[in-house]
Amino acid sequence: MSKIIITCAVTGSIHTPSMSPHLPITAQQITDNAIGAAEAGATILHLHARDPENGRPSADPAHFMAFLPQIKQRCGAVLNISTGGSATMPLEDRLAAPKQAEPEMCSLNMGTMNFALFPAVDKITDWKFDWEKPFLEDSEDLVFKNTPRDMAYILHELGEKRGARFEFECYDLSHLYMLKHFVDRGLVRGPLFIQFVFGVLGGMGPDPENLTHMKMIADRLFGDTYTFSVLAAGRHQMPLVTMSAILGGHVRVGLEDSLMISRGVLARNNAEQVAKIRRIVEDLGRTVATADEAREMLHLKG
Ligand code: KMH
Ligand code: ZN
Repeated sequence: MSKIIITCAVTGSIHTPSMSPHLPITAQQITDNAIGAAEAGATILHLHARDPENGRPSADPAHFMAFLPQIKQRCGAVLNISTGGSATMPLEDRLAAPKQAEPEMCSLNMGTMNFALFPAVDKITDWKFDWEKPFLEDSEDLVFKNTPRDMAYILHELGEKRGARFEFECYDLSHLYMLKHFVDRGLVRGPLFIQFVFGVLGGMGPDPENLTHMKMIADRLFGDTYTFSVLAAGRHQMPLVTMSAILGGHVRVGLEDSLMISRGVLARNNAEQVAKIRRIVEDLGRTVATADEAREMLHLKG
């Protein structure tokens, strides 16, 4: 089997500081968590920014620039900047930082969808579910807008013009067909790095059969021009990403996707999750790719 890429998604835009004291918020915390993750074995760092004043997701390029150069200077990991930002941000805001930073990689979300606050599930200790209040009190209906025009625009602005390659975020089977559409139009070229996303309410659920089905259809659509990775929300993180490693895929962990290191125990930093999945995949006989090996595998500009 080929080498395995560990992506670490350091902070994201979904979890709130009230959910864990260990969620990195400031530039220093994001830098330290990113470096720790790289030292623990992360090949790719998937990055969002936050406003250090209040911990809210931020699209301000200044907030990104407060940590990107430091991380770049202190480690050789591949830097991947989110173009998803948060579901409430307008597209131009989401693209402001990646346009300025011109990273090797960016995320690209492959469809418009509902996006419910999945961490709510981990907060529920009493499983008598209250259907009057299915989500956290302060959550609201979120529509994560990623139309075909939005996607084509991102591909052009960050891919064509700035040489970024993409982590194609596929939350559903339909997103694979959307990606195939862009391949057929010649707007996307392999090798593709497809992130199968499980457990976001609005996307596919964390059932193992969904992973085998996604892989089967991706094999049919993209043949040997793609590799896949898996991320799964909350308590589904480790089981699903382990299954990916078994099936020959790559893995993504990090506090963006889950705040926990084991049942009921908060991860103290991103490195803990990276170290855990590294142990698991090495026990399974996989070898973790270095950043330069990933650059070669995914045809990154370096
Ligand atoms: N938050 C994840 C479910 C993005 O940044 O573009 C997907 C994600 C999206 O990482
Ligand atoms: Zn993200």
